[in-house]
Amino acid sequence: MKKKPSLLIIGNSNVGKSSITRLLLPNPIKFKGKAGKKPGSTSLIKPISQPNLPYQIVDLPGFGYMKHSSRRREEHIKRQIIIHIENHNKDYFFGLVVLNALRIEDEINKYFIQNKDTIPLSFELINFLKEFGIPLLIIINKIDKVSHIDKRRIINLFLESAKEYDLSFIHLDNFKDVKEAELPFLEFSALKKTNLEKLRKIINTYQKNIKKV
Ligand SMILES: Nc1nc2c(ncn2[C@@H]2O[C@H](COP(=O)(O)OP(=O)(O)O)[C@@H](O)[C@H]2O)c(=O)[nH]1
Ligand SMILES: [Mg+2]
Repeated sequence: MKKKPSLLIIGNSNVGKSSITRLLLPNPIKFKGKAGKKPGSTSLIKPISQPNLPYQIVDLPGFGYMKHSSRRREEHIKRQIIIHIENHNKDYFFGLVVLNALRIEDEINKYFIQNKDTIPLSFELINFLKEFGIPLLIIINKIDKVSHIDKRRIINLFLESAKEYDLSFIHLDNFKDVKEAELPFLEFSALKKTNLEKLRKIINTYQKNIKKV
């Protein structure tokens, strides 16, 4: 049997990767999530596949630091992710980089505004994935938790800071062509299902394109 193409869902712990996965599955009841599994163990990379889903989903941790793990462990996980993408980037027809809207300002303040020698790990991750030519969508999740005015401020800060790292983003609504230099982003809420139809649509578009190649 031919292996299904893979959808990458990548982001730090707790950003909403499992919640988004559940929204995409034809049979979410069967999916228990990966809660409790230790990142860095051999079960780190385990594709989720269902009969009525034309692709499989691979959920990976981001480059970020987690509350309860040591720096050494973090570095180990980061290395594993790098090796996985280096070896398997061809399997992926599309990647969702999931960010937590509530964490963006902190990360940019700490690693960009206050310290010009560091790089916010989200930008580092996006640039890393971009190098391999995996088409990407940046999902700014948990948007239900921020007010309209905060949302605008957070997204503006994100877009402006990204320029310093040679990244430019465009709202998915204005995104027309894969060959554009900009990467599309979408504000999202897995809880409220905000923009879920837009997400489904773009995944389907990429998944169909791969078939023609
Ligand atoms: N308010 C809100 N909570 C969310 C959203 N997405 C996920 N969560 C919650 O955030 C927590 C972590 O979500 P999960 O999907 O397990 O994140 P993961 O660690 O990236 O897989 C859970 O309690 C979810 O219910 C969202 O869009 N809005
Ligand atoms: Mg999870």
